Amino acid sequence: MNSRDYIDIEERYGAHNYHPLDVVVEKASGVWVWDVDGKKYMDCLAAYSAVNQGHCHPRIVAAMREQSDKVTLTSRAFRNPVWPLFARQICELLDYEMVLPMNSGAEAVETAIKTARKWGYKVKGIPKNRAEIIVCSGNFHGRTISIISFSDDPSSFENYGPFTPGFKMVPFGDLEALKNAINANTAAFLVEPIQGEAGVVVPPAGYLKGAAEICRKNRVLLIADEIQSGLGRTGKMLASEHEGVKPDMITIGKALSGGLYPVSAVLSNRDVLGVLEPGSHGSTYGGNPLACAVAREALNVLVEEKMVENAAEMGAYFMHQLQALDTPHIDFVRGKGLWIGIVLKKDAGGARRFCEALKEHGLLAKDTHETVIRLAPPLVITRKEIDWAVEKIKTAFSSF
Ligand code: IF1
Repeated sequence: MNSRDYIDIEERYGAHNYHPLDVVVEKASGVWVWDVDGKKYMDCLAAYSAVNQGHCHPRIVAAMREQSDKVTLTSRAFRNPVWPLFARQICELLDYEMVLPMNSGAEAVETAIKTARKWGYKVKGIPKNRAEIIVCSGNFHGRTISIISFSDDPSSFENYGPFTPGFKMVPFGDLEALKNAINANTAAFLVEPIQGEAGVVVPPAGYLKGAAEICRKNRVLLIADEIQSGLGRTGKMLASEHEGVKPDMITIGKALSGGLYPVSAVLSNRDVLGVLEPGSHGSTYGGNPLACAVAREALNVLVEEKMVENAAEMGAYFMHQLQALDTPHIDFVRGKGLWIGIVLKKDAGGARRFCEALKEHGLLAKDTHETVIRLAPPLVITRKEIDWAVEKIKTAFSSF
C-alpha cells in the first residue's frame, strides 16, 4: 500500500479531530523520518516537543525493551523498583522535593489544579469550593473539560460546555492585571513560561520573575506548565530558568519519555504535594515501571549527550539564519532555543500552505494560528542539518 491507501483508510475509519499533512511516517531516526513511499523528511515539529532526544533514540528504545521483559504495570496498589529511582532522579535533576507521576500532559495539569485547590483549602485556608486559579489569555494546557474551561480559543472550547468554574483570565505578559486579579481566594497562577500553541510567544523580559514576586507576596502558588517548554527545548532544562525563577510547582510531559511512551509528572515541594493523602488522587498507569524506565533513560540521554546545551547553541544559529532570510513573506521570527515561530505577514496567504510547500521540499513543520510556522526540531540537530533546513525554507518560500 502507498500513502494514499493509508490516508483513505484513516479518513474513513478515524475521527476527523485533526487535519494532518498527507505524510504517512513509517520510520524515524534522529531528526529524520521516512514515509511509506520511502521519501525522507526532516521533522521540525518533534511531535510538539515530545521527541527532543531524536526519534527512536537507541538508548531509550533499549531501556524500554529491557523493562518490557521484566514487568510493565502493577498499578500503584503494589510497589516496583523503578518508580522510586525515577522519583529520586527527577526530583534531584529539577530540584524539587516531591513528584506525582501521570501519563498525559493534560492529566499532569489536572493534577496540578487539584493539588493547588487542595493546598488552598488545607494550607492557605480558602473557604471550601471558593478557590480561584488565574490563567493567561492565549493559553494551551490540554483538552480536558476543566482545562478547556479556561481556554480563550473557540476551537478548544466551542460546544463543550457547561464549563468548570473557578478560573480567572488575565492578559499574558501583563503583571498589573495579574496583581489586580489576585484576591484572598486565589490559590494559584498557572502559566506557560513561553506560550507554544499561541505561536511560540515569549513574554516581555522580567514577566515570569515579576509574576513569581507577585505570587510570593500574595501567597499564591506559581505553577509553570513546562510540558512543551521544558526538558531542553528553550536551551535551558526548564524555560523558567531563563528568568531565574523556581516555580512552586511545574508540570512536565512530552519529552519526559523521548517520544516512546506517555509519561508526565507534577513536581513541587512537600508543603504542597504533601496535601495529597492515599486514595485522594491516582491513575492506573501513573508511575508504572515501563514508563519510569523509559523516562529515566530519556533524562539520562538529555543530560549526558548535552542536548540542552546543543539546543541553546543550535537555536541561536537557526534563529540567526532565519532572521537573515530575504523573503517578503516573513513579518518576524521569534522564539527561544530550538523553539522558533516564523510569523508570516497577514498577506502571505496563511501558514498552512507554506507548511504544505515545505513538505514538498522534505521539511515537516506545523502551522498555528493561521500565520505562524512553528519550528521545533529534535534537540540533537546539527549545524549542517540546520543549513539544510534553511536552504529548504528559502526554496519553498521563493515558490510563493
Ligand atoms: C493536541 C497544541 C502544542 C501543551 C502544554 C499541556 C499539554 C500540551 C503547554 C497537554 C499539549 C499538544 C497537544 C496536541 C498538540 C500539542 C499542542 F497544538 F495542542 F497546542 F504542543 F502546542 N501543556 N500540546 O503544549 O499535553 O495531554 O497532549 O499530553 O491536542 O493537538 P497532552
